Amino acid sequence: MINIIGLGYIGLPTALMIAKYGVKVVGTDYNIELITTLNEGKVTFEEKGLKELFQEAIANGIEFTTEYQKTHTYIIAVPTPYLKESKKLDSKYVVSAVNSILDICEKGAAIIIESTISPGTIDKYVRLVIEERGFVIGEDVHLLHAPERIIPGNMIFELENNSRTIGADNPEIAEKIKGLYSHFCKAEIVITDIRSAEMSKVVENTYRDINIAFANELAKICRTDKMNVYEIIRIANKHPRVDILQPGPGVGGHCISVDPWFLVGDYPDLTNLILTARKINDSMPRHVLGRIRDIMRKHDIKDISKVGIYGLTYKENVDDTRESPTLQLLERMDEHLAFGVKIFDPFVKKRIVDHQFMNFEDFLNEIEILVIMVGHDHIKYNMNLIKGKIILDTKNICTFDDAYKL
Ligand code: SAJ
Repeated sequence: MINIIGLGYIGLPTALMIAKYGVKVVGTDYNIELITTLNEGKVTFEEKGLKELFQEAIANGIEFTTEYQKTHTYIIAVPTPYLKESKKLDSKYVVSAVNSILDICEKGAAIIIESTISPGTIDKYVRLVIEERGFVIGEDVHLLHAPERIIPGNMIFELENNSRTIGADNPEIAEKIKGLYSHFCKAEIVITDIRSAEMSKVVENTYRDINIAFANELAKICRTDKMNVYEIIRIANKHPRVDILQPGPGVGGHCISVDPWFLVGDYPDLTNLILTARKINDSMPRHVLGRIRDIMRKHDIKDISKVGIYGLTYKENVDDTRESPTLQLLERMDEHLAFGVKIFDPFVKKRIVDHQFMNFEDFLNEIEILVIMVGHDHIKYNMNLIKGKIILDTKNICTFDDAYKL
């Protein structure tokens, strides 16, 4: 039996996927509400294919509980928040999960950490906790790091089709755990040491952050001289060795906007490029604010309550609002502009900001300027409804000739 600890954005789909392939799985989370919801047969967040996968896993006997289970294999997928001040990772949830596992696990159990951690976390914190408890790593328990790589919006497909990394001290144990992941992962599974597994995960997200920062810097350059950044990137990407990502209103989510800080925090003298990329991406909500001001001036609109922001999530077709560019924009707006801007997001069903509308048409009726911050399919399919508005399209999804761009 596999006990999965933490049933959030990564733990839940992983637990369901392993159960789908016939392995006995128990999912554990300290959040009673979440466990109750799952036990009532409901999934806890929106993700393509998740409901169907949930039904398959239920049919195969997956269980959800707040209790840790006595077994030989644990997967930890708990949150790893980062401390905004120090830019360092807070490993308290990982450490606490390891401690709870030690209270109950069978001798020789494998503890696999999937949560993203900053390079060195296992050496600095996790090993220490285990040794302090009198356990011998490699005999009493085995430690592994198998960082997840799935992208919200396409998680289920990527769980089965992305290559994975397994970092371990002991190649034999790594092979065993590779066998577990091979139940559902059809792509290559690379075995390495724990430190390389930690580092490669953070490097992947940092690479993407830098690539997006380059696109965002190009957007700013092109804006000053009225060039079309999308056309330029489209053409440049025809080159066989060029692959520039898309500019946007900022980089949000709990991964790309966070992980590069681990490197900056640990190697402050060696991370000029990484830090600059972070700063460029963090500057984008302010750039959008500047564009809103330009457009208001041009159309002689002085009342901010005539501006409507479409999208509160950190990207399209997900319901996750963590570090979202819109929330960053609103934070910056408070400094400069009066309250009153209107907000709508079809994926956010709870009211989390002022002046948030629950109905798209009511929202549109109140505004003159529409700022598209997220390219949900919902708005792509409702272009007819936004015709006639003054549009600032930060995601380049709107086809009207008169839409303003980034
Ligand atoms: N974004 C752009 N331009 C782009 C692509 C993305 O501005 O061309 C923005 C998005 O709008 C969003 C942010 O970047 O605000 C991050 O979105 P994303 O889709 O790039 O990535 P995440 O954060 O959803 O997922 C990433 C993925 N990492 C990589 O692609 C290297 C995913 O594979 C990881 O599993 C995930 O981080 C994670 O959990 O670490």
